[in-house]
Amino acid sequence: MGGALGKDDSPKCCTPETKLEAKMVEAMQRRESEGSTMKSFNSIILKFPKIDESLRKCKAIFEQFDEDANNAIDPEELKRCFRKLEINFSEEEVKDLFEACDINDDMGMNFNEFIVLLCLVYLLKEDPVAVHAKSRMGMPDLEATFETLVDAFVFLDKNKDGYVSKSEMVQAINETDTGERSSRQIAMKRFEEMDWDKNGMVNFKEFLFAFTRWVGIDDCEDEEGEENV
Ligand SMILES: [Ca+2]
Ligand SMILES: [Ca+2]
Ligand SMILES: [Ca+2]
Repeated sequence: MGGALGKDDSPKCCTPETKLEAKMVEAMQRRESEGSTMKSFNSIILKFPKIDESLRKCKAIFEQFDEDANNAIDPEELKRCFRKLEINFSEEEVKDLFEACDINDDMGMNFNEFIVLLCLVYLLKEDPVAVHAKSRMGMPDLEATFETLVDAFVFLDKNKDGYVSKSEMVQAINETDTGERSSRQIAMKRFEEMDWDKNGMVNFKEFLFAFTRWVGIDDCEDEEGEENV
């Protein structure tokens, strides 16, 4: 813990609130020890269209597991989904994941909640023994996209503590040598959007939710349907 780059951020609030978050941070720190292939903040931005395209394709997976087609995956549907994808999480882990991703508390995973959930599964499912296996979940294309998202987070988290702080965000942007003041302002705005609980730190889950918003996943379909639940 506390790598060589740890001096720039004194983590004042990095205590995981739940068991799941602790596991998530741990898995991220393990992944971070391998480094990132991203070279700049811009290289992340340039990947947006491809990520967007890939996540949209995930809609078919979502529909497949939304058996009653009510635009939400309920806990029972999720259990069957995990069985099908051979995701062997414990009952408690599945419940924790569900609660963590059910942002609007309606006991259902809507599309963007489901994407975040699958990406967290991807991160958590990393098995040191199977690390060179082609696929962890039997969805290689989608997993490649998840890996890009993990990679982007690793790039931003300079001190590898599993959280992206405001100053790390600034650092990442300053490395991008565009000389444009506006890009810095945009980045800070992005950070504020990500940091829901305003504690100055963004964990991977917050990052993912922000991401689904940036690439425009959640502005499709389900917006107007939300009221009539
Ligand atoms: Ca359903
Ligand atoms: Ca929900
Ligand atoms: Ca950090």
